[in-house]
Amino acid sequence: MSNDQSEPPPSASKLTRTKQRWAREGRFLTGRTARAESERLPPGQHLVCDWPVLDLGEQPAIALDAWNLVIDGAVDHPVTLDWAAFQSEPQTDKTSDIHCVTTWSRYDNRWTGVATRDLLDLVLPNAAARFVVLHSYDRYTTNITLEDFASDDAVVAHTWEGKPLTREHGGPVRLVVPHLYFWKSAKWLKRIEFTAEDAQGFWEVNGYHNRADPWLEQRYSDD
Ligand SMILES: Nc1nc2c(c(=O)[nH]1)N[C@H]1C(S)=C(S)[C@@H](COP(=O)(O)O)O[C@H]1N2
Ligand SMILES: [Mo]
Repeated sequence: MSNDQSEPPPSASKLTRTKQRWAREGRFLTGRTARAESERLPPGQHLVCDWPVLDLGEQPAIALDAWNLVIDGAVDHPVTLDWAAFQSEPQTDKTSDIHCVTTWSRYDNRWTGVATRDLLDLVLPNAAARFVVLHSYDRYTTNITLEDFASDDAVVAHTWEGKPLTREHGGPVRLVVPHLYFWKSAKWLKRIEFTAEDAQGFWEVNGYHNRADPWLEQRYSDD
């Protein structure tokens, strides 16, 4: 791992203390429970079997040796991960459904990558951190709360169904936050910035809902 700060990684005791603090604050307890199959498809959505491509029209090509992921902002331990460092983080499989605001949903996508919780353990958000801004290689941005970013099923994915994520779907690496509409899942991920204040991203500035919960049909903002 290349490290912006060239300081040693946080000690195990510090990690433990941070996790204890998060547990005390109930910081990542979303209160969500498993849904009944009858409630699996959110309102206003229809199922598709293919996988549509949606983006702003520019699909950046990033060679693996030119790729890196910056994780910084309100954290104790900012990092810049190159491809090898990213691959040496703990790898996780997560299967989840996609819900796009344009009304298609796609079930059972198997993602492989680094769980956002493992990235939190690496960088240790400080007490001021409450929001996350995702920045992409195509200059797309989107914003979510720290709690949504830390969801148990959220993953920074490099692989879909056992195959490297294609460029059109956001490879080398995209975020997947399956409990929110898919525009929150930034493709071609470049930087994860932790912030104290919320800062709206591309679609949020253009009238889309700030939170984007599909079960509440948070498609557009009210104002
Ligand atoms: N970097 C980037 N990420 C993005 C987008 C984009 O234009 N640029 N579009 C978003 C939208 S609106 C959707 S629905 C999903 C689409 O992902 P897909 O093309 O893999 O289906 O990516 C999201 N992430
Ligand atoms: Mo979308």
